[in-house]
Amino acid sequence: THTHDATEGSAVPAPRRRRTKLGIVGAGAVGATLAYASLMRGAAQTVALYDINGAKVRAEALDLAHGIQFMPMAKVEGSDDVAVLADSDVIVFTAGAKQKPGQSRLDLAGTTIGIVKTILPQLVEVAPDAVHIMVTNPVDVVTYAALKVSGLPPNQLFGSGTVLDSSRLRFLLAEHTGVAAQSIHAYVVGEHGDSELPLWSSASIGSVPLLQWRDEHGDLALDEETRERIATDVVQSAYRIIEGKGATNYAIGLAGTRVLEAVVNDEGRILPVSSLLDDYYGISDVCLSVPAIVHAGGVGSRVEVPMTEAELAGLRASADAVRATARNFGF
Ligand code: 6V0
Repeated sequence: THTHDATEGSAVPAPRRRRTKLGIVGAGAVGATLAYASLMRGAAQTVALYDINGAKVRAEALDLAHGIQFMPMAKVEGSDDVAVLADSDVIVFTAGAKQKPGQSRLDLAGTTIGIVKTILPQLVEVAPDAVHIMVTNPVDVVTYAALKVSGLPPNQLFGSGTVLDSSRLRFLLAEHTGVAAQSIHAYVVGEHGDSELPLWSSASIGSVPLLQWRDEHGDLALDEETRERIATDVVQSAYRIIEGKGATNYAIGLAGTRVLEAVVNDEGRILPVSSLLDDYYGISDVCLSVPAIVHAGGVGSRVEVPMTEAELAGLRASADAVRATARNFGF
């Protein structure tokens, strides 16, 4: 077919706009929802899904493709051949085993790292320039393992880390204060898991330091007890959702989309992603979430957020926990 302009009879080639291709490994609850969120937001013009389960990945792709009429322009592909991901600009990795009720994220590591070892070299072969975003748990150890087996530079591969946990924190703070989550700046850092911690001392609501925020009676709204309850709630919320519905998918689908949009749009957005640290407050050789600048090249500078001694100690303990697990799996 030809494109016609106003001049009768003359066919002009359609202007070529750069199309962004998003590749997704794993078309399970997380991968399919991430595809849906990215399509809805118009984050990419081609979304390619790869999964070892051919019937499932083709069905997910077809179901998504049937909705294209109602979304920004896009194309959806699904296959059990990794070649479907060829020349992706960004690849989000969600393949893995599901977290079962009561099972910790670290318990999953063995199976998952085997999958990473098999697939990563293939991804690098079909899409050598892609920026990789790891979502599969335990995401910090998976990110470290993926860096080692792929040989990719540490800016080009990182994990979604505590972006989701931070949005859970902001949700809880919003509920507690009555202020929109969008007006609250607060990061959860460290392991995406049990040893993570919120950085209370640098958090703010509007431009008011969070620790000084007062309720309608003039009392400090976030005393130590409240902060501890909220921090525990952030860690527990994933377990509660998994108990109720077997997986978490909507919020991680959106959080993952936010991260990949920062890459494809070269936004320079600060997000608490899990990346290989090199002397971040003396912490090195571990993938851990700290606020970092995310742009077209992947992850850029890690932001040295001012921390209290206790926060820094918590971050160091979290680094030790992740490192210990990584070592258990030979990394
Ligand atoms: P799921 O629904 O079981 O989907 C996993 C998919 O991976 C399935 O469709 C499998 O067929 C596929 N798969 C397995 N092995 C391979 C392989 N070798 N090659 C290709 N595909 C394969 O799991 P779900 O989607 O619920 O979760 C996926 C991962 O995301 C898990 O590790 C979760 O723990 C993790 N999450 C991480 C979050 C984060 O914030 N980092 C949040 C939620 C879930």
